[in-house]
Amino acid sequence: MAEHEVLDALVVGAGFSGILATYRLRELGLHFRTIDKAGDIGGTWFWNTYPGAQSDTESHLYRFAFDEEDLKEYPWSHRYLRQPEIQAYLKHVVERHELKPYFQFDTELLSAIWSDTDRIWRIETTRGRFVARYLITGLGLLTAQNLPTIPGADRFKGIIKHTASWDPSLDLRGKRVGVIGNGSTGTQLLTSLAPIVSELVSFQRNPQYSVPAGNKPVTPAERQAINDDYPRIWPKAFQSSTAFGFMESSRPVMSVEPDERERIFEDLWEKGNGFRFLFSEFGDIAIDPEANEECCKFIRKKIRQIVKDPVKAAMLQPTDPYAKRPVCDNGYYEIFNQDNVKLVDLKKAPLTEITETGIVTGDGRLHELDLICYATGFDAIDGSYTRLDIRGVGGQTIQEHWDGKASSYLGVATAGFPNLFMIFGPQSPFSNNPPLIESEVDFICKAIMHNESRRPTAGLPVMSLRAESERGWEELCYETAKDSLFTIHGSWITGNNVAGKKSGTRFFFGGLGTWRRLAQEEVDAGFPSFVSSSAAASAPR
Ligand code: NA7
Repeated sequence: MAEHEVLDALVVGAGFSGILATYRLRELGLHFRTIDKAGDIGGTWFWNTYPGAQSDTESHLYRFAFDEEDLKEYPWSHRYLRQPEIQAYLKHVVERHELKPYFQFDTELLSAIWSDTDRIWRIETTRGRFVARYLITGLGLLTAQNLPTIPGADRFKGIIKHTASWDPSLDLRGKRVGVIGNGSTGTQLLTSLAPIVSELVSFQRNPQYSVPAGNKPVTPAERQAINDDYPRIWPKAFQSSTAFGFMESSRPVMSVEPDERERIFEDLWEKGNGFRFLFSEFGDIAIDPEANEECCKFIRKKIRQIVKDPVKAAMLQPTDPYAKRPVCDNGYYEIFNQDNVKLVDLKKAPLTEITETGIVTGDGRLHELDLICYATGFDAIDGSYTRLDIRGVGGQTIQEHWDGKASSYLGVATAGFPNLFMIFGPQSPFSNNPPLIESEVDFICKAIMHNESRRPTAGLPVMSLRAESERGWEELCYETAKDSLFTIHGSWITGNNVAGKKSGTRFFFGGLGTWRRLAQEEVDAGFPSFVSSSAAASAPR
């Protein structure tokens, strides 16, 4: 058997999660390494280099809160960050804190198998084997690509790309481009390509509600005001539900007179940002169908006002509830006023086949293309885990344990997988990612410190989540999600976007603030949701 490296911990992922875990584990004094399949820092922001890739969180909240000095000094120019800026920021954090030596790139996790005998993880990667007492996964939420199966794709003489494996050197000026999918990714891509390609075809299965992002330059005075306000901004974000920089409203839509309602929606549209639109002024858009429909009517009206061609405008107006992860755009509906932008309704004319020269739809039309983009999303959340070979106690695979219904405790641990800590695992809060990641990494490090504190008497300590704790969290997740229109109508958030995937409660909808309170109670009580045991002091070997 080939040599393996012995570690206290292996961290998987070099995005926000893995970088923060690396920073914190160094503080704990553990011997560890952080691996990533990618060739560099970035995680999601390493892979998603398609034109228009942008965060929908305002720049000042799409970063680590822990480094106060850096928060005030690191530059950004606009209300939102584009992919290159986010990747540059993450590289900067790694450099600033001298974390680079801990990373090993081009290293894909192949399997992680818990040894019942030695009570350690035996890990195989594309670049070597490890044994580690702790396995800490920052695999990302949206990693495993959801690829459509269209007959004939291998015949296509042009280029086919999923947005998450984009080639940034592609020059698309003057090309004929087809985009399948119009979620957050598809709308960003379409909006960016419309001005530069000769022909753009949006293959749309279901139309999207989209709200302007409201992107604009940030003036020095605005930046100074944010810097001065940071001592209030972060506590508010950590206490709120979604951590997007506002406290969520509880006001019902129908409690407000129609004229006033219209004025509020208009203000929200002007201000920009889909999360603000959904949660900041009204508290029931995501749970009450009548409230939701009021909001939908407003957005449909906007679409009709923006899109001049009535046929296109009709195709772009959704009729189902506004209950997906909100899309934020930089002029998405507007692009359909351009002559070079076509819209194909896949409900009427489904994708039939790909030929050497393009895509054929159900109406017999051949759409001739140079590039086909799959903006078809991801096997999200648990999909990042179930494509891997992870086996816990008794050799049980994570697929067997979850049986299609991914669950966890607090989003960070799952029963039968001792000393495995997931960052942003299934049933984590539905929230802006960086503050959530900071919260979860903080909890995980406290759990590890608690475990390590038993070391003098317990040899090599092991923490295993109690099955009943996982069931309890699952029930709470179900309770917080059962009235949500997000759950009822489904998307990648529930797993409905992937053929054959079971629909389930894959987020905790109780809010980040509540999550933090419950996590703190667990810490204060000495981690009662876990069973502590120990391995022989000689392991790992
Ligand atoms: P999404 O939000 O899952 O959107 C995927 C899009 O692709 C959506 O419009 C789908 O249509 C469409 N799709 C998926 N499969 C097919 C097939 N087979 N044929 C035609 N159309 C298809 O993924 P995104 O990447 O846009 O966004 C994911 C998250 O990443 C986003 O929420 C942000 O958090 C970042 P449908 O609506 O299902 O009819």
